[in-house]
This record gives sequence, C-alpha cells and structure tokens, in this order.
Amino acid sequence: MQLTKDQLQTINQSGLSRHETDFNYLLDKLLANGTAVEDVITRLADFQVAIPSWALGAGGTRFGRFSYHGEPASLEQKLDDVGVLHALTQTAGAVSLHIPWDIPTDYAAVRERADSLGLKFDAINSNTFQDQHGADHSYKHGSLSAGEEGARRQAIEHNLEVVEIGRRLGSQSLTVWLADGTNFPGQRNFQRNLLQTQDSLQQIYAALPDDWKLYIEYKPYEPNFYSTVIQDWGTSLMLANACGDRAFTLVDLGHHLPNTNIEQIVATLMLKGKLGGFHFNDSKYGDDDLTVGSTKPYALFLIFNELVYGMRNNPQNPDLAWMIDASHNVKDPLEDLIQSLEAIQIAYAQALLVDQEELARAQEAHDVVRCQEILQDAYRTDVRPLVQRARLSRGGALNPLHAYRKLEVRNELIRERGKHTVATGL
Ligand code: PSV
Ligand code: MN
Ligand code: MN
Repeated sequence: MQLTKDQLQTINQSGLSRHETDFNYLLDKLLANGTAVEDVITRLADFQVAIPSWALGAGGTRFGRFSYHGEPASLEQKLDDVGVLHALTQTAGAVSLHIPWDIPTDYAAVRERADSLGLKFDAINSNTFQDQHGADHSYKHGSLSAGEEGARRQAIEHNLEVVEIGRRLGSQSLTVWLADGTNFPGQRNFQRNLLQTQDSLQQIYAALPDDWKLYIEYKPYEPNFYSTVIQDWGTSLMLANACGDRAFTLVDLGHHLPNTNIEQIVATLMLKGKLGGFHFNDSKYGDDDLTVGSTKPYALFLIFNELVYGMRNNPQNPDLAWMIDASHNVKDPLEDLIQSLEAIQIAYAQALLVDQEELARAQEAHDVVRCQEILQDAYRTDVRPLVQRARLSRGGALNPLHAYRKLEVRNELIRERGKHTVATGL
C-alpha cells in the first residue's frame, strides 16, 4: 500500500484553519522572544529517523506475542510499511535492517523500492545473539567475546557478511549489539572476555569500507543477568577508541540502569566526538522499549537539549544515526511508530527553543532559578504547530495518526496481506 500526497492533502483540508490559528498564536509569542522560527521549522523538516525492520511485526514479549494482522512478511513489505510512515510523517526517511532477518533476494529491486518511497538504508545490524539453522558453532557461551575460536570467528565473519549486504544496499554503517555476558559470578573471566571482544571488533573495523562507521552499542544487563561484556558507555567508548576514528559509541535510551543521567553521557560523548548512533525508546524499569516519550517526556527533552547543544558546538562529533528501537506490545505497530516519531519531533522542537545564550549567561551568573526557568519555559511550550508546519512543508499529514485512521491503513493492509501472522501462526 502506498499513500499519495494528494490523498493527504485532501485529508489535511479540514484541519488547516485550526492549524493556522494555532501556528500564528505561537509564532507571535516566539517572534517576540527573538526565536528564529523559520530555522527551527527547517531543522524539524530535515530531521529523519530510521525505522528498524523489526518494529513492524507482531508485538509482545517473550511470554506472548499478539498480532495486529496485515503485518509485513517480506523485506519489500517492510519497506512499504516504512514508506507509509514516511509519507504521513515525513520524518521516517530511513530504514535499519537486521541480518539475517532481512537478507534481500533481489538487491536492485529492493534498492529501487526504497528509492521510490524516499527511503535510505541507514545503519545495518548484525545478529550474534541467536544461533542460526545449520551454523557450525553456537553462541551459547558468547560470540565476539567467545573463548572458542570457532564461535568467535563465525561471529566476526557474520559481521563482515552483514557489511557486504549493507554495502550493496547503500548503507554506510554497522551497528553491533552483543548479548555476550554471564548469568553467574565466576562463569567467565571478565578481562579475557573484554580482550577477545576488543580483538574481534578490531578485526571487523579493519575490514570496513573506508566510508563506513562502526557503532558499538552497550547494555547493562539482559539477556545475561550477572554481567554484560559491553555493559556501559565507558566500555563502549574504550572499545571504539581501540578500533579507530570511525568507531563510535551508540546510546540506546533503554540501556541504562534506572535514573542514570543519560543527558550527561550524551554531553560527554559529543565533547569527545564519539557519539555515533542513537536509539530512541522509553522505559520505567529497564530495557522496556516503550513508545518514545510515553513515560518520561521531560527526560527526553533534557537529552535533546544536550544533543542540540552538541550539534551546534561540537563539530568534532559526526552527524548522528537516529533510530527508533521500541516495541509496541499491544498497539498497532504503525500507530505506535507514528506516536514515537511525533514525540521525537516535539522534544527536538522544544530543545531548539531553549535560548542557549541566555542559559549560558544565567549559568555564568549562578542564577540557578533562571536556568531552570529557561529550560522549563521551552519544555512547557506547545510546539505541535511547529511540528505540523514542518510536516506540511514536505507534503506530509497535518495529523498523521488521524490520517492513518481515516485512510483505514491497517484494514487495507489486512485486505492486501491477510490475517496470517508470524507471531502466533494463526
Ligand atoms: C536488544 O536490547 C536490542 O533492543 C538492542 O537495543 C539492539 O539495538 C536491538 O536489540 C537489535 O539488535
Ligand atoms: Mn538498541
Ligand atoms: Mn534494547
């Protein structure tokens, strides 16, 4: 299923006059504050977030998965779903694949399909957390950190194959997330595991094409519950430094212990020019993978405030690879992703409204109260008309969720693809 700009324009009609009123009210306020409104809108319109192919299927947990039906069964259909999201939001202009789940059969056709939908192939993900059918070695006791040379070599080679697949699609970065770790004290030797991992990553890095980047993701626990080899940003940064200039740390919002000051991690990494990738989600307890902004929107804003500061002041840091890494659980996956994209744009817009110069002056004067006021004034501004304006400027939907429902996208997908789902086999 593909949505056309004409379809969206027709649906937008009914909300345009309300939008104009809301936008002008906000414009008036922002101009009085000296905000460069046009610049904010351009930045919002330019901001593109990759959708991971695994976010489009049936949702749930390891205890059970529940389908919304009409879910994509092939790589082509996954691209079509991201195409729908992009048409509506104009913010989902990239896709992040996972190998071996998304191996293309016809590369040219897949590239063409993505192209026609306005989608780029962003970072590609390897998978050494599951054993594959017919594999010579098991990852039960580790992959890139494995003590067994066979398993470690197999994991390295898998990553190199992933790079080759990505290269043929036009992707330019590899994300490595390792499940490697231990469940029990004494199970394995920490130092040996870390050294093996470093050596494996160095081998992968050495084989990357010159214009590729390596993103090293960290996570404190799960699926292992005693230790994870790449447990935190410090370990990831150390490994990235051991690889080279094109290796970076990847921050996934859910991969922190409760109450970690993620915005400070972001600031530190950007100062060092080592923040490469960013995975959005939300959580209450751990790696909950909840819809972005659904539980801690103020934390998201504070993180964006550091990202905006870094994008303005740290030319040593590369452009970031943004991706949503959330799970919809019991929602329609596409509706959930629309909500996540909206939450990202809202937090970004709020952060763009922070008067950085005034904040610096208040900090200098140790006016702590003023500092808080400046942040919260931006956070409490209803920026949705700006986000809408950015979307409209690209031909997207005024209200993506409303348009999605009005156009009965899910019903149409079920009609095209049927009710069969890989989640339950029903
Ligand atoms: C597992 O925690 C995870 O969600 C990581 O965040 C990765 O980015 C993703 O799976 C895909 O490998
Ligand atoms: Mn992630
Ligand atoms: Mn995760």
